[in-house]
Amino acid sequence: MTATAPVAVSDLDPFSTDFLHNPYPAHAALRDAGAVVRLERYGIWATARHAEVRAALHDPEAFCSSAGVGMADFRKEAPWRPPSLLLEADPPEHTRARRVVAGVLSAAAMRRLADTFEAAADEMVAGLADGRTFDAMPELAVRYPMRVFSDAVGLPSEGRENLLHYARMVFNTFGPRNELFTTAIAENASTREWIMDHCRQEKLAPGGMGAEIHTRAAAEGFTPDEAAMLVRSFLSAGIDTTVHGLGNALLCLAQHPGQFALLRAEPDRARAAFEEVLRFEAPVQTFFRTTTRPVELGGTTIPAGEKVLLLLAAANRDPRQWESPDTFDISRRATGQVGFGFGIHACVGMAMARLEGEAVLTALARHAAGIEHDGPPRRMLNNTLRGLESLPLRLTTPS
Ligand code: OVV
Repeated sequence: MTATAPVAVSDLDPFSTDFLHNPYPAHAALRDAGAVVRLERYGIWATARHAEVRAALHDPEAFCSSAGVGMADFRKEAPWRPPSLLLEADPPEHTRARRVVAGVLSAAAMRRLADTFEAAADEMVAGLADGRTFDAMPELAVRYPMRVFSDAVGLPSEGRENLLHYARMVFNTFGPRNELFTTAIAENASTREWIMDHCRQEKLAPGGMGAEIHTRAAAEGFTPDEAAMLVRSFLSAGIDTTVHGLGNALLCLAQHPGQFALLRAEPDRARAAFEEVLRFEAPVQTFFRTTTRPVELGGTTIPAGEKVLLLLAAANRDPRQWESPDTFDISRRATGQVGFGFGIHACVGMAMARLEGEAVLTALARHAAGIEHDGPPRRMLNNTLRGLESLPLRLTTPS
């Protein structure tokens, strides 16, 4: 048997400025072009459909992570930083690393954090709900995770801004070597030093999650340097993702006042509302896999050693999967959204992300009567993350 259907091709660039500004029309074009599409510009494969994104994530043997989950193929070019033991690894190595990190981020650990996370959200939102204009990116979406996440990990107060610079760099480097990529890695020597230094046990407060990584990693037989690399995963993936999850939530609610009214009437909807935000405006838009053998996906046989772009955010709006996918509706069941990925590499910190989202949305429902724009939002462009640089808002107060 030979493949019969001709391969769908596209000249779209998913990392161009236009695409990153508004990816959704291009997502639709890619979904409609075929289940699997050849992106000629980069000589890679892509899928924008829910079933195929899920199928690829469900088969980590054929679609591996150890060759990198960005466009770069680690088998052909040296990675810009030592590969993550978690993200850029396959079983069995991945399984061991995952066990350590998952232990630290368990449901029990989240229950211990919940009161603190909720109190911080309540205090921060209450302080903003006085009718004045504020920039919700620096003053809430950035400030909240910078406080609760960094405190939970056990980082010192000084230098925390390095987390933001580092994450922005890491997520840009999953893309092609465009200007976002090269600018990101050009300037940041001192940021990288701060991050690597703060992965060491001596720098992490006793009782915090960073220290616990070291304890659990040692018990699993990892060296102190390997344990530090697992802390690096925390510091890479734990901040900007939630910053833009929260920022996108605020944007969605400001743009859909009826949906905020629903949330306000029933604050118990906060968790479902945050999940719908992740479906509708996924902070992490894409990840790549690399084929280890010829593998069939959506009727196309992809040869071995090929890069495959999984457009998570496009899968989240696939009309083959969702009813009215372009409608932001907090009453829908958004479970099955792939903003956290799926399968063995699904976001290991998703319980903490959801805790942060639920805490902030609950506090908004409690303290604000309405969320209004007070000036145009300004986009932050990144090869992987979708989010805002600035979001001028006003929270109206209950009369
Ligand atoms: C999910 C993610 C994003 C960025 C970095 C890492 C993980 C890591 O493991 O370093």
